[in-house]
Amino acid sequence: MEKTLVLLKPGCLQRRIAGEIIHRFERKGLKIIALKMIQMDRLTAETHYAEHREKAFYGPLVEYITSGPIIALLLEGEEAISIVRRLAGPTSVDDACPGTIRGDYAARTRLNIVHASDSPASAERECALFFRPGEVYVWEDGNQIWF
Ligand code: FUP
Repeated sequence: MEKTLVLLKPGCLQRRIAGEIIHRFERKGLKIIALKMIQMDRLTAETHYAEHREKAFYGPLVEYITSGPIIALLLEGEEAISIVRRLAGPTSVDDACPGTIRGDYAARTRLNIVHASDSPASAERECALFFRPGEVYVWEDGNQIWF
């Protein structure tokens, strides 16, 4: 089973679409194993987006992600990392097709509404950045396969 981090960026709460976005992950069959509302401080944002430090969009990206509360969640499932990336859609809104979260909800790449871990290594690093072990719930599904 894989675990992956999703962040519902500040626009989700501002636009009252957090529930709709979480619903998309749940209806796919992904299991929520941790969830909280936080406001990212600058240090956490800079750590999270360290790979983009030299990019032109880095400043505005950090500004946006720290501008208001976000919802962080850990999702678990087989192939969860790639499934969540496909549900989110490509980074650029020019490439994100309708049916994906970014394709349906984002008009600007800088405000592309969700973050999702892009590899097992980044999932592990990002899960640890946002959640302590005691905040993660390992709960059992019933015996039947529902998804
Ligand atoms: P992703 O993994 O899909 O979130 O994409 P990246 O790590 O490449 O980018 C992180 C964030 O930087 C994006 F969610 C939005 C922002 N970004 C821009 O604002 N402009 C760009 O050209 C690329 C990324």
